[in-house]
Amino acid sequence: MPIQWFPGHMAKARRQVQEKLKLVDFVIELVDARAPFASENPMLKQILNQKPKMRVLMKKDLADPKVTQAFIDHFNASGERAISVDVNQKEDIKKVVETAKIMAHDKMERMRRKGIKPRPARAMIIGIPNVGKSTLINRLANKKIAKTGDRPGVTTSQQWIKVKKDFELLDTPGILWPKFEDEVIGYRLACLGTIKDQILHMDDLAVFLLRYLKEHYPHVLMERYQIEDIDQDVVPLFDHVGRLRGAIASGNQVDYDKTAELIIRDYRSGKLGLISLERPEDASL
Ligand SMILES: Nc1nc2c(ncn2[C@@H]2O[C@H](COP(=O)(O)OP(=O)(O)O)[C@@H](O)[C@H]2O)c(=O)[nH]1
Ligand SMILES: [Mg+2]
Repeated sequence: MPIQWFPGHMAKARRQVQEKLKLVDFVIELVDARAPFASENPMLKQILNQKPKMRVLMKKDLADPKVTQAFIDHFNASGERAISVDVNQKEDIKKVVETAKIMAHDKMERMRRKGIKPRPARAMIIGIPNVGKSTLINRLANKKIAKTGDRPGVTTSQQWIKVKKDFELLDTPGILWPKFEDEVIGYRLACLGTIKDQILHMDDLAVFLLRYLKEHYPHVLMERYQIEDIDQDVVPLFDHVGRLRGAIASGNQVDYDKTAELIIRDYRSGKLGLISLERPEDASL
């Protein structure tokens, strides 16, 4: 369930993450592969304090593979370690471990150079709600230990998971809020299901999504909703979808709420296929 962030919540979450950060040598930031910028943690850069970070683009099985690759290239080109992951692929979990191992070894090498006896490097997972933190921790731990679902207020004593003797992972993730400043970012997060549906008007959201799909994935729209002429305004397209799917209110009017809901549901459930909501060119937003 997405959680609602209030200023008090935000301050507390930030404090908790800052406390945990003191315990680790590097950070694994999870973002959603479909919108890596919108799903970043706006506060993380400030509180990271030079700590190395690897970025994991989660849910790559729902994103457009070409766009995901472009993002990986984009992040790597700026000197970051970034990988993409489908949590259900063993290979991808291995990739997380391999990349984290490199980061751990960097740290241990630094200890050695300083004349300190190296200990296993420590890491924590950070991300916005619903990005896949608990699922990834469970996979890395190879058993069910992290609770799924978000409990930002609950802190238990810290436990470390030894990941194949190579590094140690904090058993509870750091949770930070997503970006809210920009309307478009809000829409993207809402499409992913990160933001509570009540916050935005569903028909505005559906129109946003239709307009985006029309621009970037016209064939997906045409196929899924039997559209012959895609060069129409989104309002008649929206109407068309409503009629096609039988979302009709009294007086033979299209039921806008129902239509909006079914378009958004189609996207979230992956029925529209592999679709990314951002591309690297959107970095300036
Ligand atoms: N398709 C897909 N779903 C994922 C992936 N990782 C996590 N999920 C799903 O995303 C939802 C939220 O995951 P959860 O681990 O509870 O997120 P958290 O709030 O960050 O701890 C769950 O329904 C997971 O099954 C992934 O790589 N691919
Ligand atoms: Mg969780």
